[in-house]
Amino acid sequence: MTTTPEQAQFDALIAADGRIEPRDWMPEAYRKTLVRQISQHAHSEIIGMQPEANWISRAPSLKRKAILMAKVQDEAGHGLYLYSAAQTLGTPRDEMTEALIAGKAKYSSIFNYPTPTWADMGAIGWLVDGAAICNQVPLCRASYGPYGRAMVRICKEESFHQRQGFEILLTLMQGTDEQRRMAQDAVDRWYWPALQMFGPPDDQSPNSAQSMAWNIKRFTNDELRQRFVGMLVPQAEVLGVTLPDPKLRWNDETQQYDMSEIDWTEFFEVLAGRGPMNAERLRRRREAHEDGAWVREAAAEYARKRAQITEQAA
Ligand code: BYC
Repeated sequence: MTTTPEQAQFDALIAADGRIEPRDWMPEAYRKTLVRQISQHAHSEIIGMQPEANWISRAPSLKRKAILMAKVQDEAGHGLYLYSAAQTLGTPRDEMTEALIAGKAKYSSIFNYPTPTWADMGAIGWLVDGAAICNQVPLCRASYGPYGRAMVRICKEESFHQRQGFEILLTLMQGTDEQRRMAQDAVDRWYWPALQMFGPPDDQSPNSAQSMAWNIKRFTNDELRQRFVGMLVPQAEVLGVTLPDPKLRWNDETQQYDMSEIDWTEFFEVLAGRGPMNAERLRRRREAHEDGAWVREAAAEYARKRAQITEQAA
């Protein structure tokens, strides 16, 4: 097959670890992969607001409430940066939203679990945002410019989120026996789903090889999962919580942690829409979309009138 000059230029840019911008020619498969990953990521941020919003009205103090509200607002902002980055690839936002509310689009498996106690806010910040940072810092160097730049801003905010979660757990661990039990219970429930956030094992990850060849992903799912576990172990010691894996042990030979097999059946069940909260998350998202119809209509009408005024003045 002969290589077109555009393809050659694209390949050279990727080989030089350069950045592809919206104005540049790109292979259709590259565009498609980016829209897939970025829109899934945007949906995850938007759906990810729900498990925490559940605690805004019940946070244990005014300060905790204010911090949690700011965090949930940050997630809305992350969703917007990411939808904007996906739009630069030619996919309208309405199309992405429709796919989400119709239940046709994926979003992170992690947001299909319930948040029954306040300690869940700590565990989400520490484990879920921790996993997010570990996965997303390398994405700041993604070859597609708008995605990489959005990730830089997002990662800065995720670091704050991770620390606030750690601090919630630390406060609970320094409290009463009941508070310590609550913190440990939340860690027990969120640990395995957080490890699943990195995606299926490398030998079952159909997209990794091509995404790495295009410098979108920089590490494999298993590499990042291992790195994350390595980060958690010393932090768990400081907190005084136990990571719920009896086989977790440093291996001098492999220079990484040995760990138990992850329950991938559970992961694929959640992806198929059969997790504990999938139906509820989508129902709530649909409801919010319908409730917001008047805002979209008002904004469109305002834009129409502004355009009319500008036209009349010209
Ligand atoms: N959940 O070939 P693979 C956040 C899908 S937001 C659901 O390895 P890839 C936060 C995958 O999409 C967290 N689906 O795929 C927000 C693919 O399906 P399709 C979200 C998953 O893309 C609020 C299939 O499985 N972060 O942090 O090479 C509050 C095969 O997988 C999952 C991002 O989106 C999963 N866990 O690698 C707090 C980061 N894992 O599309 C925190 C950006 C895999 O072929 N995304 N799948 O139908 C990525 O880095 C990559 O897309 C992934 C997967 C590592 C997630």
